[in-house]
Amino acid sequence: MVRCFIGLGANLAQPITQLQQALVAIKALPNTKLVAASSFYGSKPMGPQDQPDYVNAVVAVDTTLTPLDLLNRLQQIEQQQGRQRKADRWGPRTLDLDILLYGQDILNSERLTIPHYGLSQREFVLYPLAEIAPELILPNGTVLQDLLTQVPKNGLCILCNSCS
Ligand code: A4P
Ligand code: MG
Repeated sequence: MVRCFIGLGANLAQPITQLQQALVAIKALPNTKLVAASSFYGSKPMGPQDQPDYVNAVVAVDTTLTPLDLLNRLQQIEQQQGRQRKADRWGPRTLDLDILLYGQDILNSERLTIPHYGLSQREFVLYPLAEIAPELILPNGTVLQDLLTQVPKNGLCILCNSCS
């Protein structure tokens, strides 16, 4: 079993519901066990600003799926939830599932870059990740807690009843 972390993001078509459905689908993946799920966070859009705020979360799974199998399965879930890939980068989406970490593996292939290329810069990845894996050390030796001191929250907040 390999401990993997998956980033979830949505900003269209009831994002909270999208993330809840994605959690159910991830739980149902073969040869995979959901270990932990972060809170849901509201976040300001990275990239074009003329799009709704995002809801983001991070989950930990233990899996025997290969990285490519896991990617294929996650892309299936995205498709099932109405994801349409558009040309515009960083544009709005019903559901985005990114493999953040696959154990301590470092991968650079045509279809996969692991750790995810944005991991170290994105507040909406780092803070949910730290919620479920506060002691995490990245494959390059970087201590997660050190990154948190360098990346401001930029309005990131845990969603609660009063803000949803
Ligand atoms: N790919 C390579 N590495 C990975 C990986 N580790 N995990 C490839 C998943 N996929 C990976 O992805 C394009 C291709 O990346 C895949 O086919 C896969 O082979 P995609 O999901 O089709 O495209 P994308 O997500 O639109 O592109 P990109 O550049 O990955 O977007 P990002 O970086 O995911 O950014 N603002 C907030 N607040 N919260 C967000 O979640 N998300 C984005 C999207 C923009 N702004 C955001 C958020
Ligand atoms: Mg993606």
